[in-house]
Amino acid sequence: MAVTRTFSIIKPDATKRNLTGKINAKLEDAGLRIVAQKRIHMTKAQAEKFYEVHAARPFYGELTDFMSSAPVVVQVLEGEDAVAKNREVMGATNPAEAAEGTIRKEFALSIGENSVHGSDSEENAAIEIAYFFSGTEIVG
Ligand code: DAT
Ligand code: MG
Repeated sequence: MAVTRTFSIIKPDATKRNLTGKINAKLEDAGLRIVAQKRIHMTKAQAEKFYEVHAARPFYGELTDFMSSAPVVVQVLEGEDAVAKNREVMGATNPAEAAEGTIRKEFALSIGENSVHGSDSEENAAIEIAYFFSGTEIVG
């Protein structure tokens, strides 16, 4: 497997509880390198565009309200098979189903307030990285 990149967000429930460092430690311990990172406060419109794929889902309004409710930390992670590795360390969407030791098992509050986002494919990772970062902000 080659060294690749993925896109990650530390969500409002986690930034509000001061968990950025603990989450970053889990990412780094899993072998992922944080090659870009910034704290932003998404507008509702930005959150809607980012989660456009979920527009028809019943939780879309709640999700985009939540993601624009407080600051988030957006990140580019690099490592061997980064998309899959990050999904593994994140754990299942629903913290009740997340494996021991994963970020969501340890920190998530609910299926909605689940502490982290991670791209689900290399194709989406490239789209999501480009949505938040310019090339010069990523330093591998
Ligand atoms: P993931 O974030 O694990 O990729 P997803 O892409 O299916 O999960 O959904 C995106 C986000 O939407 C998820 O992190 C939290 C929210 N969400 C998903 N299913 C939900 C549900 N049944 N109720 C409330 N929020 C939900
Ligand atoms: Mg997803």
